[in-house]
Amino acid sequence: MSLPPPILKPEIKYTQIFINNEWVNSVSGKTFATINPCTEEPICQIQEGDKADVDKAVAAAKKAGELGSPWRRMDASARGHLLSKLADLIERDMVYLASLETLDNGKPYKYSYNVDYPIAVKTCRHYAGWPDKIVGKTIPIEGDFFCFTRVEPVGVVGAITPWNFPGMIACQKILPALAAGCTLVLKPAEQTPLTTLYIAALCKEVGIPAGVVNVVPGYGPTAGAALTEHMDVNKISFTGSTEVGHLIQCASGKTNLKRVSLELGGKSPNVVFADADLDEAVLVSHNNLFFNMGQCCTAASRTYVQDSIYDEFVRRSVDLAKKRSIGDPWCDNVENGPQIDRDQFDKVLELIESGKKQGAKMECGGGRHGTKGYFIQNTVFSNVTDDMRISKEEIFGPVQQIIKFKSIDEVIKRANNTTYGLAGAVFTKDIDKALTLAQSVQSGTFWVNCYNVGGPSTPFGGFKMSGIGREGGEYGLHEFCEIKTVVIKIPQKNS
Ligand code: TXE
Repeated sequence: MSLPPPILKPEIKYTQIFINNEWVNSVSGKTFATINPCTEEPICQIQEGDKADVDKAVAAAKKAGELGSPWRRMDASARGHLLSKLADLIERDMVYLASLETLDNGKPYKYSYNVDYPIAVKTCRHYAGWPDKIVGKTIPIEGDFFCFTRVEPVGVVGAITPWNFPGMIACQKILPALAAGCTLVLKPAEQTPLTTLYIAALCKEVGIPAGVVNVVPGYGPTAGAALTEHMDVNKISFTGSTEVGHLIQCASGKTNLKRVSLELGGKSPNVVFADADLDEAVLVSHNNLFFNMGQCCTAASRTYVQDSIYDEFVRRSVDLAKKRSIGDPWCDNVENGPQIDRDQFDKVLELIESGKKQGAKMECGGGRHGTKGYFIQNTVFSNVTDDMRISKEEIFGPVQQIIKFKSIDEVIKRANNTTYGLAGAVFTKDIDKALTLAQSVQSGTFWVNCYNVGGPSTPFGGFKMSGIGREGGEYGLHEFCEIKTVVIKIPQKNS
């Protein structure tokens, strides 16, 4: 893939709160630092939004979505055209956005540029095509009546995003919300606000009316919670931890029963049968655990390997993990940068310790990489059993668990013995085994002989405690819509 040189010191253009297409300071006057995870040093100060700022932003979003407003009066085709222009601007500024992401998040520039932002652009283009294709139905009912449905925007959306794919996930929420005709207040993760603020500026540049997109950076328990509790927010679209997912459901229940979609954690089973293409299975399992420093909700974090190939699979996986380069995310040959922050760094190291204490065999890694920054060594555990914390908890770090199994029935039960249900995969050459697993594993996505393959049109979300609702494609769009049934008395109905 082509890789233009990064901007090593991208100019920080926006650090304020974005409300009504204007940049403003926080009501409290407070700011917070966004930290460079490679150096542990602040990049800059950001205006810290709180309940008072969320109130202002929600009021702006509500007004922008009122009947008769430019946004509500706009033709659907024109709304689609604005979203298409947003895709063009993100593409125009991709080197800058990818550089800013690498600075704020620490992920290798080659992945910010070749993964995060191409997906963001494709998401924009996909949803840009939707507004004039959102259609209702006419429905036969008894009597002299005519019945049709309108698909209406749900209203004011509160979007809360995480730090693992900041700009990309912001687009995955902004675009379907706007395609459906909603207005939105987005709170980016406190660790990585910079690219979302820049995308807000692009929304203004393309001509999205004031108040339609608002961004309030700040902390979860303050700004985030204020959004989830707000009586004028009609829907929350959240990506983050299962723990906070619970809080959001409660906040909705205690306030206005706002609609909630949650994209939460995972502990995805990745089952490798003895008949699989071993080279491929080892490589794909490795890449889809270590990619993004393990900070992926779909990470292949429970790799079940059939007993007859187990030792060889472990040996090859350890080789790959040892070879995987860690370091300066601006270098083309580096695969892994640092974890996002001190909390995540400590969490991953603590879980590694628990693995050792509970008797798993640490094949490589296991500690900090270097002395500065939140870098962690690529770590592989073998002899892992299902009762260990490293088998049950989402580690969200570069730590691979390789678990032995014997039979298909046994591995299905074990794969499903989790509170999560985000994704799953199988590697086999036997179509019967593949289809048996595809229908038995309780997960929102299931891959056969591949992993993490999808696109802006494929639905994505979790069974069980991995979430509620779906993102992507038509299913994702309808999370931002309400259906209204309209019944009209008519003089005479004819078939
Ligand atoms: O998540 P939080 P954290 C998982 C992963 C990780 C763990 C903790 O296992 O180790 O979660 O990460 C906002 N009301 N994932 O602590 O806290 C917060 O400000 C409203 C999986 O970073 O869930 C941020 O914007 N909002 C995941 C967002 O929630 C609140 C991606 C996510 O932060 C809030 C990230 C509150 N009370 C972590 N508290 C994925 N599914 O990809 C926090 N927030």
